[in-house]
Amino acid sequence: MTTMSHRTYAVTGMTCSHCVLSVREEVSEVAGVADVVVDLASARMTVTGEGFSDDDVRSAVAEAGYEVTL
Ligand SMILES: [Cu+2]
Repeated sequence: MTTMSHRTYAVTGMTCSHCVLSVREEVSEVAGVADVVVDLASARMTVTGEGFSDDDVRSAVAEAGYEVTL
């Protein structure tokens, strides 16, 4: 049984496509994450996957140098 879920986060601090790439790279490595879509204009990130944790996503974004605010 697979239950893929989608979660949207607000990410602050991203200013260009390089930031987007860094965030996407780090969050892609989180356990359970299958896909990461980052929208720079709205500062939103949508994570798709199975059983990933908010804490891990937060840490990965922090690792890239940005912050999840929601
Ligand atoms: Cu940048």
